[in-house]
Amino acid sequence: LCVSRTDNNAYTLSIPDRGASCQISSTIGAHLTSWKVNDHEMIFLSERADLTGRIPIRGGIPLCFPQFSKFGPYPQSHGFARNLTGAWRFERAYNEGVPQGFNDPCVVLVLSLTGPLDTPRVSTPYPHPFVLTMTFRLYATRIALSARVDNPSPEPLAFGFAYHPYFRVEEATQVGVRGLQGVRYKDQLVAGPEGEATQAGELLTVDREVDRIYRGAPERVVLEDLRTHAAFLAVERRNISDLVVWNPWVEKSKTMKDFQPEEYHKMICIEPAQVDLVQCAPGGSWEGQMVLSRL
Ligand code: TA6
Repeated sequence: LCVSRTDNNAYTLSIPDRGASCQISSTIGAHLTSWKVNDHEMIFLSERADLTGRIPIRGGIPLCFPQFSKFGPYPQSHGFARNLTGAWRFERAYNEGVPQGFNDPCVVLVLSLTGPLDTPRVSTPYPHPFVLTMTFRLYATRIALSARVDNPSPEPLAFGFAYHPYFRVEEATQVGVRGLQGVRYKDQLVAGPEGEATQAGELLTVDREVDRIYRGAPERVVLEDLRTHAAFLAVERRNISDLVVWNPWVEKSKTMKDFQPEEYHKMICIEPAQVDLVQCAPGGSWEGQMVLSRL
């Protein structure tokens, strides 16, 4: 079990004898860029991803804080946390479980971000004190991410938060998300009340641009291979109310300079999102978890 700092500005967590590993950028946004189970890469990273920190990394698991999309004080934005280079601090890294001989060893990495951040770092001022602590736990076949926000100030703190994972698939039209049947969603591609709908089918599949916010979805959904009907990935969340599913498809893909036009075939985003702002009391805290499991 180990945590190492690599020369490409990343922390690598690994459980070598289980072929499990993950990489988290040590300079940009506490951004996870790789998660392998039995040496199989689970996470999509665009061939054109910009890893300089100039713009968010296209792929991996962007952390959206202090808001998701347009649901907050900023214009359409996923917040500044994923854009920040050099502001995230290493807190600690350690092994868990091995000494007791558990059969489920775990490697832990903790990073933190403290605000308020001076304006040059963020395009729109967010003058509120906060501490965002990210805990990454790598197990043999799953990874657990926990975000804790502390409000050290005498004022209430309002924020949104989302994990925005890009999952790597062989062919996006051959997978489906199971677990959303009967759930209300907002179709982000349809303005106004027409965009409100309810998921009819058991499986949400991709054959056009999909950009939907499922409100109050079940805490666990799975990604299933339509050819074999076998689920191969579970996405679980705790204390995060919504789930977003996104695939840019043909036209939107062409507008993203850090994305190859054909790459929409190779990815699907399933995002635990606390879209409505958390109101964190003075001295209070909030914690939202995502657990990804290879099935
Ligand atoms: O995943 C949902 C979404 O809000 C989409 O509308 C799309 O904008 C996507 O996030 C990517 O956003 P980004 O700012 O990372 O390009």
